[in-house]
Amino acid sequence: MRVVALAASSWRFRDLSGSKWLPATVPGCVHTDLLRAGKIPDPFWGTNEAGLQWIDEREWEYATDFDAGGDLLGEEVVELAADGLDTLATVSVNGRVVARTENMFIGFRWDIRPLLLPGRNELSVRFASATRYIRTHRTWHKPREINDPVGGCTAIRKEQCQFGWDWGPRFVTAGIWKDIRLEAWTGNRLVELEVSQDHLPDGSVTLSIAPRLARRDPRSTCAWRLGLGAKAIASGSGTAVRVANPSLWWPNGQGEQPLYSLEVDVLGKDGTLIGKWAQRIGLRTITLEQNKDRWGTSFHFAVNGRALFAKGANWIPANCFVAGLPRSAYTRDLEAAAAAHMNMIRVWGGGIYESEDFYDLCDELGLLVWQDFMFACTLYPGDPDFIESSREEAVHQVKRLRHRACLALWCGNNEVWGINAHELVDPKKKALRRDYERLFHRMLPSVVGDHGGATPYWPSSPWRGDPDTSHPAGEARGDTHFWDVWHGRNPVKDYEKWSFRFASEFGMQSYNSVQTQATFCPASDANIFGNVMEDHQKNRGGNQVILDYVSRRYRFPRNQQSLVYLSQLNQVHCVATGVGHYRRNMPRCMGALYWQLNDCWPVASWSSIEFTGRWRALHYAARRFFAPAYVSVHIPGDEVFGTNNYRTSTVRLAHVHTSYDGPREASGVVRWDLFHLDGTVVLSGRKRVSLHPMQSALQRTLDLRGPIEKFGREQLYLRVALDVGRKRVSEATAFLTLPRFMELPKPETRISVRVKAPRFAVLSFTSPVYQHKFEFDISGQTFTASDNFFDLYPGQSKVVEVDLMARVTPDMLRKSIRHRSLADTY
Ligand code: BMA
Repeated sequence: MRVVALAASSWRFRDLSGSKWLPATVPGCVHTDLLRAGKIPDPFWGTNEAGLQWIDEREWEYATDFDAGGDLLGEEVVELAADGLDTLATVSVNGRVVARTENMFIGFRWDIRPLLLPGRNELSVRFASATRYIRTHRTWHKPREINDPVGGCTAIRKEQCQFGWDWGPRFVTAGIWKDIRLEAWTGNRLVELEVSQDHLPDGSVTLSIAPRLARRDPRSTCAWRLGLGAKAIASGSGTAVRVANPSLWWPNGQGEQPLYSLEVDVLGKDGTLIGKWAQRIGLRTITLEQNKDRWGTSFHFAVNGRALFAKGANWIPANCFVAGLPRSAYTRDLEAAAAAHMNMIRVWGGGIYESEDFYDLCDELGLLVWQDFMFACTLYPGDPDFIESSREEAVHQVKRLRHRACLALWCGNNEVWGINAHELVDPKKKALRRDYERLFHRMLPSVVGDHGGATPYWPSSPWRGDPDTSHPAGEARGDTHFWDVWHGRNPVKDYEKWSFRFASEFGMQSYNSVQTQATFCPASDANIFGNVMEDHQKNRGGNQVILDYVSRRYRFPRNQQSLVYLSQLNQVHCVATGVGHYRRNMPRCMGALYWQLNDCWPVASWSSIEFTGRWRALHYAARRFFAPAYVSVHIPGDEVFGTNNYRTSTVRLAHVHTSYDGPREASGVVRWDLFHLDGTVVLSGRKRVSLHPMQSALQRTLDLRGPIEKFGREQLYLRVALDVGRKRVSEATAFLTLPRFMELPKPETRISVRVKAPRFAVLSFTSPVYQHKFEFDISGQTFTASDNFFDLYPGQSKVVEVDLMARVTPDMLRKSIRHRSLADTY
C-alpha cells in the first residue's frame, strides 16, 4: 500500500464569509489557527472567551494541494482516509463533492481515485457552523439542558464540553482534528484485525488472530512475530499464537506491565503482502464482577482473577482544543496519576475518545481505563439517523481500542440516566425512555458484544442495574456519583453516611495557585469576585460554594492568597474524607474515582492538577490516601452548632484503621501519638499489624475523653503512622475540633538547602511547633517536589527532594523559598 501523508502537506484556511486564505495546521482547528495567524487574542486570557463566540457562527474552508503521479494513479483504489473531521464537513476533490459528514468521532475513508487528475489535485474540506446546525436540526428534541449554556449540543455528535461545561469555556471548534492521508492499493487491503486472548487453566494464553480484508480471500494466510520488549520470542504462521509461560500485565501497584509486540503480515493466496498489523498487547483478563453478597451485588473489577480496589480519578480532555495534541500533553498528568498510586482513569463521557498516545501511556503505566461513550448529562435524541451515526461511531471506537491492555469497561454515558431519571420513569414520557433505551440498552451493548471482545459494558455512570437512583440502592449495587458534598452543600461528614459499592465521582472545587492564575489573569483584576475570575469559574455559584465550605472549617483568611491556599486544603479535606471512608469500607466498596484529575484550561475546578501542570494540594494528598498500605483515622461524632450558635461536640473516640491493597501479605507497625500543641505527647501507643491484600481493618479505638477533658480539644491533635519494614509508608493527622478552633502557635521554620546537582536540591524543613499543611514554593521557578502540603511535627525535620527546571545556587534557592502553613493564613 502506498501512503501519502496529507497532514504533512501545506494547508490553508479561510472564513467563507470573505477572509483571505491563511496558513493552517492539520491536525488542528480554526481557533488555534486563528491564534497562530495573530487574528485573535489568547482565548484563555482574561475575559477573551466572550469575544470569540463569532468563530463558531462562521463557515470555514481548509484546503491543500497534492500531486497524483503515475504511481498513485497506477493503483486500483486511492482512498482518502480521515481519522477525524470536526464535524460538519463537506469533502471535495477538484471541486467534486466526495462526502458530507456529521460525526466528529468516526474515522472515514472514501475511494477518490475516479476524481483524481494526473498532476496537481485540490482537496477541500468545508466546515459548516455546528451552532447554526443545532439551531435548525432536531428542533423537536427539547431536553432539559444541563451544561450547554446556549442549548442544543446533544443534537450533534461532537465533543459535548466544547459547548460549555461547569469547568470549561465555550469554544465550538471546526477543523481536521486527526490525521488525514491517501492510501492507495491494488488487489486487496487489510481493513482490520482482531486479536482475542484465551487464558487457559494451565496458565498459558492463546491469541487468536482474525483479519478482515477489503475483498474476500478465503486462501489468505497470516505470518506472525511475537516479541516482548526488544526480545523476539516466537514467530509462525496461522491464526493462533500460543504463549506457554506468559508474563501477565497488571494494573499499577499489582505487578508489572509487560507489553508484547505482535506483528502480523496478512498474505494473499499468491503470497503477496495484503497488509501489516502491529500492536502492543498486554496479556490479562479483566472482568467486572457482580456477584450476590451480603450487601447486595458486588461491583468490582478483577484483573487476572484478582479483585482490585479501583483508585483513581476522572479524566476530561487535556485541552479545550484537542486537535493534534502531542503525547507530551498526556504524559504529565497520566504519569502524575500513576505516581499517586492510581490504577484506574475514567474517560468521562462529555469529552472525546482519547488519542492513541493516551491509551499507550495507560498501557505502559498500568492505568485501567473506564471508557465512557461520549454522551453526557442531557437526554439524547433517538431518531434513526442519530442512532445510526452513533452506531458507526461506536463500532469505529470499539474496534480502535479493543486490543488495549488498559481497557477495562465500556460505559454507555455519563449521568444521562441519573440526572433525568424522574423524566425517564414518567409514564407520560414513554418516548424519552424508548429513545434512551434504544441507545444505551440496545445499540451500544450490541456493538460492544459484537466487536468488543471480552470487555464488559455498563449502561451509564452512575447505574445500579435498575432504575433506582437512590443512595440506598448505591449501597447495595452498581456505581454511584456522590455530590451531596459540593452541589448539595451537605456537611463533609456525609461522605461517611453511605456505604457505596463503587464511588465513580465525588469532589470539591478549589482555586488555582497564584502561579497558574497569573497565566490567565492580569494582577490588576485578580479579585475572586471580579470579571476575570468569575469567567474562570464555570460552576454557577461556585465561588459561593467554595467560600461556604472554607468558612465552615477555617478562620477568615487575611488575604486572597490565603483563601486560595485554604480552598485547596478544604478540597483535600473533602476528597480525603471520601477516599478514607471508601477505602475503610473495602471490600463492600471497591472503587474511589474522584472528580477530576485534570483541567482543559486554567479555571477554578475540582481537578488535582492545574492546567499548567502544577499539582494542587489534592494531588500530593492523593499520593498519600491512595498509598497501598494506608493508615487512616475515623472520628465518629462531630461539632454541633445548636440554638443561638451554642456549640457542643460529640467527638470522643478515634478509630485507627489500616487499608491494604498491595498484592502480597505484609506486616507493619501502627503508631499513634496524641500531641498537645505545646509539643508534649499526651498519649501514645503502637501495634504490630498484619496487612492482608484487599483487607481493611480497625486496628485500635482510642478513647480520648480523658485528655479532651484535661487539656481541651483545641489543644490536641492525633498523629497516626504506619511503618512497613523501616519505612514510613503512611501517616495522617486528625483534629478533634474544627481547624479554626485550634489554638495553633505561630510558627517559625528552619530551612536547610543542599544543591546536589545544578537542577536538583534537597530541602529540609524543621519547626519547633506543629504546622498544619506546610506548603513551600520557590518563587520564579518551576519545579517538582517529592512532597508538599505536609504536616511538620515539632522538632522533626521533613526532607524534600526538588527537581528544578533552571539551574540554581544554594543562595538563590534560600532567597526564593516561600512557605506557609495554616496558622499563617489569619
Ligand atoms: C459530574 C460530571 C460532570 C460535571 C461534574 C461537576 O457529575 O459528570 O458533568 O462537570 O460533575 O459538576
